Amino acid sequence: MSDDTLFAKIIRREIPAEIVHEDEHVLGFRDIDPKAPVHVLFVPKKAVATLDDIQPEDAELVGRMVLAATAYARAQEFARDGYRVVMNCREHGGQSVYHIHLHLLGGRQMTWPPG
Ligand code: D5M
Repeated sequence: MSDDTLFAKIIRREIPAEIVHEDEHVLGFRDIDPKAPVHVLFVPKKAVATLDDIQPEDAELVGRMVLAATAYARAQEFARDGYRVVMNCREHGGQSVYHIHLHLLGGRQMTWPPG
């Protein structure tokens, strides 16, 4: 499957990003339009468009995304008092890039409910 999303291009190093984590399956890089003092996106290297496209065989991959984000957060001072992870799904979820990604937000008090 061809994957021409922005995030596929970042994974292939075709466009620049400030990468903070990389392993065999997951890339983490700073959001270009941060909504908190720390705002990092964790994406699978495998192209999956939306949460609704995740298959049972992707369960380990999704776990790896969560573990990459929480390991990154726990290693840093900003997350000492907590942080938030968010995944947006399609139009009503506010998804704008159709390659699944986990937002890690921290460094300030979050509010609830989200907008
Ligand atoms: O989140 C998509 C996020 O992707 C949004 O917070 C902006 C971010 N974004 C868009 N382009 C880039 C580049 N080039 N680098 C880093 N971050 C980027 P969503 O949940 O789909 O709305």
